[in-house]
Amino acid sequence: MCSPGINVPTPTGSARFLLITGYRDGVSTAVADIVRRFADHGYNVTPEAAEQIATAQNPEAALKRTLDSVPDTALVVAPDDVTAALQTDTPTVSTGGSDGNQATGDRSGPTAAARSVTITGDITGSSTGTGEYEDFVSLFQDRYEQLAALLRNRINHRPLNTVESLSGGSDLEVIGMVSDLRSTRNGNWLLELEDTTDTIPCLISTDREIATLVDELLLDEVIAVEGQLADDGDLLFVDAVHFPDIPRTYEPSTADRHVQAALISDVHVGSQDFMAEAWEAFVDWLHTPAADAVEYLLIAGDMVEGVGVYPGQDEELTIVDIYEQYEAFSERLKAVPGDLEIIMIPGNHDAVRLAEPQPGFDDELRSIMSAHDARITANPSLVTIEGVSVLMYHGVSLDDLIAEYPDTKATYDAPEQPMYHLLKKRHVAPQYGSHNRLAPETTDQLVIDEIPDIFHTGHVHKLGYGTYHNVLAINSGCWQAQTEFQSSMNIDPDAGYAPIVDLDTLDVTIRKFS
Ligand code: D5M
Ligand code: FE
Ligand code: ZN
Repeated sequence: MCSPGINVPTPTGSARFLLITGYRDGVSTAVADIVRRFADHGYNVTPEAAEQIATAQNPEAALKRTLDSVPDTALVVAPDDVTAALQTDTPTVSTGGSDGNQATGDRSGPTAAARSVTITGDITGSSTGTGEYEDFVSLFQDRYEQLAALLRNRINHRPLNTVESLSGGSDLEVIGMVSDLRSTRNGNWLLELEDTTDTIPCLISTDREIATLVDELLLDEVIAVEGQLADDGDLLFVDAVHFPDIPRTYEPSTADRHVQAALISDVHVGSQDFMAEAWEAFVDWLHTPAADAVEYLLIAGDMVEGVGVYPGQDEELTIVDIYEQYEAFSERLKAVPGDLEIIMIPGNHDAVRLAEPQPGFDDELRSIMSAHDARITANPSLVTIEGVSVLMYHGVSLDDLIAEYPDTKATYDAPEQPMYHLLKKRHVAPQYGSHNRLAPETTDQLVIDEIPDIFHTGHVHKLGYGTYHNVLAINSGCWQAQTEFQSSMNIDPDAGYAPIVDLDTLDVTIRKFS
């Protein structure tokens, strides 16, 4: 129906894959994850055998099959055990009719076997932080290093502990993390930047055009500034501010055949406001020839309503047990055609830790949701489908941006706007504190180190999309009608919509099912 008409050249390319990479990890993280998963079941595994599973077409299925076939008495799982387990000829993605236990598949589109699917790892199971103060120091140092690296090709950074050797009036370029921002008595802005060596106060005069950027600055984000040192050398007068950003000339990749992905989020099964009829209409549509090209379903968190998420939430639940909520959600997934690849990440209502990055669901929840063989990965994750990379992030930090920014720069009615700012800052959760909780990992996995072709979020229950420097940003609405809380806050959710993206053109069609 509506389409922003983004036309990008179709790249020539070799075979396309579905590829999931949690941030900054590849096969080695996947191997570590597999070693841990075997240990959970009482087995040791050789690194070779773990790698064999990590690089299998469907590592999750390969792991399951190996675990099922190794004898209980085995102490070490070796490559031969994996080979033997994988030789048994079981399909990894269910196709064909419904037998009550399998996902349904009655469409005429290509079968799952026509698609090449690879997962190279996600952060699930490789959380490193111990929660000590030092972990936060290490997390923020890593954030600085990663984002400063993106700014260094534009800025000639001088380490802050060398600034005092400069004479007053010198030109200066620095890269720093925003550690303080306040207005002065004269109505100007005093910004404090910090690098790994020292801090520097920077003055942004309100009569300069760059003062309009002050609204956009968040504590803990990394920026660069250019300016002149004051005569006494202890203040930087700012002339220009730079963000890590995405180059304007970025050219997204596209699929080399006509194939579509449905991007949704916030299903909230278990809530009295879950819109069962709209969901059923969506799933029915997926079974029709009109949806033949829809081969991927991406779900950006909040599968279920959860329990104890907000005070008083229990009064609005139809299913009070968290496991039963996932069972009911799994039933909903089963109705989705079996030849669709489903990829999902958790949100703040899901039963994983709240602090980001959130690992994918644990084994118990995975087994409850196993009927459709969905791929489960961390929040956030970079998922590559048909050569198109999709950054999936649930979106809790959007609440923070909308709260901090003036309405001209971010509102709930246009959720793509704060998404653009996250892309510009190259970080999915720049500000530590408020709504967002950060896990004290030793590296910052929330940095947007690789530019995605599509940025997919949810959480705010509003539909919105557009492009920022050619990256398609989509916030995907929800499947939950207005809750009492939302009604009290005058939040009017966009419920029952499915944005469908043509992966070969990145055009968007919005389908309404409510
Ligand atoms: O979030 C849905 C949206 O509504 C998101 O913008 C947060 C906001 N929300 C919903 N309920 C509350 C309460 N009780 N307090 C604060 N903010 C709220 P979701 O993650 O689906 O709840
Ligand atoms: Fe939600
Ligand atoms: Zn949410």
